[in-house]
Amino acid sequence: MKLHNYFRSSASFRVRIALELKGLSYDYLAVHIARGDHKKPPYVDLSADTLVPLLEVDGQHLSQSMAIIEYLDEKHPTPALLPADALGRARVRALAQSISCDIHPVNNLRVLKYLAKELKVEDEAKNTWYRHWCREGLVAFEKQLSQLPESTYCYGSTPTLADCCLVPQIFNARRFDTDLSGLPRTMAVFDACMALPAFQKAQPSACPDFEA
Ligand SMILES: N[C@@H](CCC(=O)N[C@@H](CS)C(=O)NCC(=O)O)C(=O)O
Repeated sequence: MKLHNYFRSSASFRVRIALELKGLSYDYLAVHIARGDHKKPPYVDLSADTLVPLLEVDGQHLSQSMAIIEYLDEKHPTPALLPADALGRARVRALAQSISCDIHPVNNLRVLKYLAKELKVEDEAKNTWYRHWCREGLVAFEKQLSQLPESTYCYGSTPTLADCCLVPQIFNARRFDTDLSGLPRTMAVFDACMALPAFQKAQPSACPDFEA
């Protein structure tokens, strides 16, 4: 498998975590999105949406981190990243989508660039935008967790798709100095995940294209 990705991309980080949790090896192909390499050949010829990540597997090109992770989970079922029961799967997907659908899209690189370049939004206002949507989403995430039974990870005693989404979002939140106070369950889950080698190996600073 080949993963086209970028060390700082949180959607890429989700897939790296899933690959590590499942013990699957892959070639790391860096796409420097901050420099715009995702908008140029050869990547534009591979990717329909010109976003990372993109997984090459069995001659196929798979986009969308959530679809990629579910594909990996179906092809390599152990350890499972989704619960065996329908209710559990709905809970995990709801947590994961709170991040991947509600927080991430409004704070993506192209959105922040559009605010700055096209709408001439100042840096501080742009960062306020980021923090606002990130904080609001994480407060909702915390509420969801608080309605579930106590657990080490987002849902249960092993990491799931929800944890694959949460950890990269916290890394990003910290990069933008988002207020993470008053999120006890969320941050306890983050710490539990980061104690695992799979999350350590997938983190930005462990990537071959890492830049401080
Ligand atoms: N929904 C997509 C989002 C992918 C995405 O937005 N990736 C970001 C990096 S985290 C990207 O490629 N951004 C490039 C840009 O915004 O121009 C997924 O989950 O894979």
